[in-house]
Amino acid sequence: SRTYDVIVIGLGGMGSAAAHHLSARGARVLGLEKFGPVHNRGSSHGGSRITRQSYFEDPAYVPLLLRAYELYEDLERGTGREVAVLSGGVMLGRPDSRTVSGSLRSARKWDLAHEMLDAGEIRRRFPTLTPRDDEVALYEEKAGLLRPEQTVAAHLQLATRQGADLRFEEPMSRWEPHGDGVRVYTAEGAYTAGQLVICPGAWAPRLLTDLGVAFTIERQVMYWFEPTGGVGPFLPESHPIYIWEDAAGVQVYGFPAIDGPGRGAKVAFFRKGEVTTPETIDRTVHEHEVRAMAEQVARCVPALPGTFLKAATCMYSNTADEHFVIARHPRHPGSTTVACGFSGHGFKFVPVVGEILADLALTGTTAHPIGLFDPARLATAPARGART
Ligand code: PYC
Repeated sequence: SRTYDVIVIGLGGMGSAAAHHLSARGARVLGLEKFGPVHNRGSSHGGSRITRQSYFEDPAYVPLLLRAYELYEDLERGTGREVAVLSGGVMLGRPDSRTVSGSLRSARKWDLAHEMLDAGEIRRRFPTLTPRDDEVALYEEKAGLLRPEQTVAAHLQLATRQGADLRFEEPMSRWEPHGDGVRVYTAEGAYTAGQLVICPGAWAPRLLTDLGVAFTIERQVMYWFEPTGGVGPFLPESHPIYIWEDAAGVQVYGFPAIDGPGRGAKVAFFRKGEVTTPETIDRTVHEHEVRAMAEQVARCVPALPGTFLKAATCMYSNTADEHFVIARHPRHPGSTTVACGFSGHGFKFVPVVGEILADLALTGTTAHPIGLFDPARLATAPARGART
């Protein structure tokens, strides 16, 4: 069998970043991916993903975000690709909503630049947005979006340039401990390595059966609409990304029109999907779903649902508490590292997760604060069900 220092399973967002950071440090890397490069079957596609720093989910994410932002710039410099579009962003809802109060908590704790806008100021600054009088926003200039396909392509490009052996359309069939390391089998043969890094995305329930963590795979739909009157007011020079929580706790998120006239602007529900699996996911987007999206967004961005253009599906991999799992595998701590359960909010962390995985695989530890992502906290919890 062929021998490497590290084998990376899955070359989507997290795995491609791991392959880059490992090979940049001189490791002999094999990457195995079930699909082709930059595919649309998992969770790293759809043209845009939000990035932001005043993180409503938990202030513990902020140091990782600050590092991720530095790495977006490295990635752009190293490849000439546009990875990040920092259009600014608003976290919008009632002052006591999780979206607003959690964002403010992180901004204050880490002294992040932000402005609080009342409803009148939101309407004045961003005329496409029509908040109710009791809604406010935390505005963050550094928020914006990542282009997921460009991000994955950039990491693959750098990894290849650094000598990584990246193999596509070659799924792992199984792996086993082998001496102090691992042996991995595919239809093409067997490979051995000292270390294994598993980035399974929505395939976590199948690939990580002995991790002791339950995952719920959730079907998500992304929608593109051409606004009434065209994309002019939606261009990223003047239009922010937004996460908007209504009084019932339903969150909608959306983007500026990054692809120009006729290509629309993207909007989606944050969660609110059905439980699925990668094998059985319904990739058809139904008329009633488009109608529900258009009705919800008509209340807050009334010009957006002009003409429906297209929709696409992807998957969230949810843990019980919606925090990530990034750790040495508790059953194979000497040889195996896992990154999974990104719960619908992971993509913005892709480059820093790659750096952490390289730390863990090559040194057994990391200076990054990853205590929140220890799988031991989830050992007995059932996975969080999708809300409907
Ligand atoms: O991580 O910011 C995010 C996000 C918003 C909607 C889905 N993910």
